[in-house]
Amino acid sequence: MAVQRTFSIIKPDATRRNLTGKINALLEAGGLRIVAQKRIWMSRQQAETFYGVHKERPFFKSLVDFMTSGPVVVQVLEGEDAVAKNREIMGATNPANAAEGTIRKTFAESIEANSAHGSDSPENAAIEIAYFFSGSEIVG
Ligand code: IDP
Ligand code: MG
Repeated sequence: MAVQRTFSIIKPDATRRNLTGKINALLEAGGLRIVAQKRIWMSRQQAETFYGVHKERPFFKSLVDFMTSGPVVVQVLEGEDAVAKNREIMGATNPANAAEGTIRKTFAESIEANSAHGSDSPENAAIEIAYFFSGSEIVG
């Protein structure tokens, strides 16, 4: 498997509790390099577009409310098999089902406020990276 890039978000529940460094340490310990990173406050429209695939789900409005409730840290992560590797480091969506030592098991407050986002495929990673970063902001 070649070197790949994926898109990551440290979510508002985690920035509120000052966990950016602790989450970054888990990403780096897992072998991923943070090749771009910025702290932003997502607009409602940005969050709705980003999570557009979930717009028919019952939790969509609550998810958008949550993702716009405070600052987030958007990131590009690089490494061998980065998409799958980041999903492994994050753990399952519901922290109750996440493996020991994962970001979500360690830090998540709930299935919604679950501390981190990670792209689910290389194709979506490319779309999500381009949505938040220009090429010159990514330094590998
Ligand atoms: P993922 O983040 O593990 O890829 P998705 O199914 O893509 O999970 O869901 C996107 C985000 O929506 C989750 O990370 C979580 O914040 C929220 N979410 C997912 N399922 C639920 C739910 O059943 N209730 C509330 N929020 C949910
Ligand atoms: Mg997802």
